[in-house]
Amino acid sequence: MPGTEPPADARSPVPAVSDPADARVPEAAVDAAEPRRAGGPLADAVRRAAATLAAAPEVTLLAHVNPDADALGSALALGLALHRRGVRVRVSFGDPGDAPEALRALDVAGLLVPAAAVPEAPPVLVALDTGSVDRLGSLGDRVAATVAAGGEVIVVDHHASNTRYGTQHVVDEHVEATALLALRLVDALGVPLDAATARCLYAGLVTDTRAFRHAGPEAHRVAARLLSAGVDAAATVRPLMDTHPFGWLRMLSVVLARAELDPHAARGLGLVHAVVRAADADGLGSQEVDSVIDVVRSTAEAEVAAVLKEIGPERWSVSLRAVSRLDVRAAAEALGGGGHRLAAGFTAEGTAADVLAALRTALDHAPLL
Ligand SMILES: [Mn+2]
Repeated sequence: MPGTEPPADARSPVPAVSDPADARVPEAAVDAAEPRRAGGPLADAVRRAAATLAAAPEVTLLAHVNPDADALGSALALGLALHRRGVRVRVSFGDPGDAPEALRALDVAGLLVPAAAVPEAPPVLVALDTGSVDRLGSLGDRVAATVAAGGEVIVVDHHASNTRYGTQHVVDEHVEATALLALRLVDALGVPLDAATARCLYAGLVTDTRAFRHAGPEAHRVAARLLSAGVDAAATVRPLMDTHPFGWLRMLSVVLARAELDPHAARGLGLVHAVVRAADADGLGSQEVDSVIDVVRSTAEAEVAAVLKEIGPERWSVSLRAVSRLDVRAAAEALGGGGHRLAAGFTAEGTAADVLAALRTALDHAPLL
């Protein structure tokens, strides 16, 4: 039955299960206002953070565990800008040991270092796309150590759930990607935007907006600027969003063959669900498994899509997506998870049938939008 694990899809601590595909905020763009460029708290925070970074001889930038393109791209972009100013830069993340292959190409200056190479208390620490200390994994302890040593911890993030754990916060939940905030800092540092930096930012922007489906006008203006700086969109996007090992096809065929449509579920709006057993995903990365929901959710007859991913014996990470009419966050929260109205998740224990039964009940009590 559903447990009380932290939500796999919420922008909140997820130490055990990370679901980068679910960590995106499709709603953010819908509500995104024009940028508050002239003034306001965010502009002040950007100026102050840029001043701190400009004065630092050494800066350590951290992405969240299982870094996605927004986290690592933002860290590498800001890192490149600082590197070009002569700052000693290191970029890292707590887990796993190696960056995803698709992201390694972004590190053109060799800024990535293993987590073990991050000092105990770096004088200036920047955490990017990371809503809470827990999401830094094994590097989370650097935050308290840096603060205790009198250093600065600059949090750059767009998670609504950000816990403000730093000494400075460049946080705006209304921007579609942390990359947009990283660009604000690059600009404030006065570093001209080169193609390599722009590519890192584009990687974050294109993935967090699901290829601009959820991008507002300012995100599109930034994209145009990044392209003008020399980004090759097709070459940047293909390894990030359109490339899977051959085994992914076999896994999809097995999983999709078992998918079921229940037109009466989800308050009569329809539920489509699929189950990815550990054996189905043998030899594949989490990125491959996380992509299943994007296929399943395209079912015309269902408002809600659910994918159960087996993460242990009778343990499941469940991703939920709604088209527009049902608040799946409410259902996820009822099952111990969380997320956003149209993209949420939870972890649960029991048989797949148990979990689906509990999910059906929760969806029947979820509010209409
Ligand atoms: Mn992000």
